[in-house]
Amino acid sequence: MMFKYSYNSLVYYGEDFARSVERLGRFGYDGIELVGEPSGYDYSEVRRLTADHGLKVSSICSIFNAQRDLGHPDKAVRMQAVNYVKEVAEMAAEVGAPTIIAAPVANMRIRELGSREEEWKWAVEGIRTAGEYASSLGVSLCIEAWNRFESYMLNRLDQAAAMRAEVGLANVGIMGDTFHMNIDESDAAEAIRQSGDALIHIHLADSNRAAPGTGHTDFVPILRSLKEIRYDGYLTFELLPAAADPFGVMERGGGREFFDRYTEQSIAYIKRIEAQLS
Ligand code: LER
Ligand code: MN
Repeated sequence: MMFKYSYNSLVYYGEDFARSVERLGRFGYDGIELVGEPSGYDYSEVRRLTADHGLKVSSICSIFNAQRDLGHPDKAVRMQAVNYVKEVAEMAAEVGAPTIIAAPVANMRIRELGSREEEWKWAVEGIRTAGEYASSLGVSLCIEAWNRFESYMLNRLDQAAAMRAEVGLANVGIMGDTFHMNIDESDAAEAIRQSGDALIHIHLADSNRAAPGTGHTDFVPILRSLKEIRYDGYLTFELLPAAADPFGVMERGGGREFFDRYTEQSIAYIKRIEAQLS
């Protein structure tokens, strides 16, 4: 079994969609991960251009900001967040993406606003409501754990698995991101092994969030554990410039290496490791 590869177009900041898919086709990718901003896409164009370049939409990376917070004490904010995830699920169904990503609280919310227990319960309820809707569209939802500097609620895969168990839906799984795992897992490969079938998506980045091979993460045991659990989802590179405000860097014209250079380098580096695994 061979892994399928995709690249999160989040880092192709400001780029025309046609250029992004052309690049991914050229470097041998199987898919593209889209940014969860439904208004930013013309779905028929997405279907046409991905097909033209032999690509699938692997997944959709939802964006959770202060207005889209599933665990927020304010009911109106929670409802907005649930409606947002439902809209992303509709987008997935439109473009043929099997999976959408969800996180329980807004990105960079590093502490509770009210009671931790209540916020957890609301996040579970929100993911269940959105997950049921996604299921009716034939779409899976995976819960992503972020490192401690980006979220207080889920920092490791075992915590994401506990939340998934409470949600209790067959189409809801969990996902890892090796950038976050490098910070908060004691053993990334073991965390993957422990996740087993529940792991339905993964983001790959090196320790510096740049292309694999540019930092100090050892991808050999990570790929070996994915093989051991017979992981059949996409390996999606999610790379970002080295700043807490990566898009600010890109607005100032930085991060050009994340376009051609890292797109080419990432898949080549990980495929070399894959080929060495027996
Ligand atoms: C999203 O997949 C992620 O990993 C977070 O760091 C938010 O960008
Ligand atoms: Mn990620």
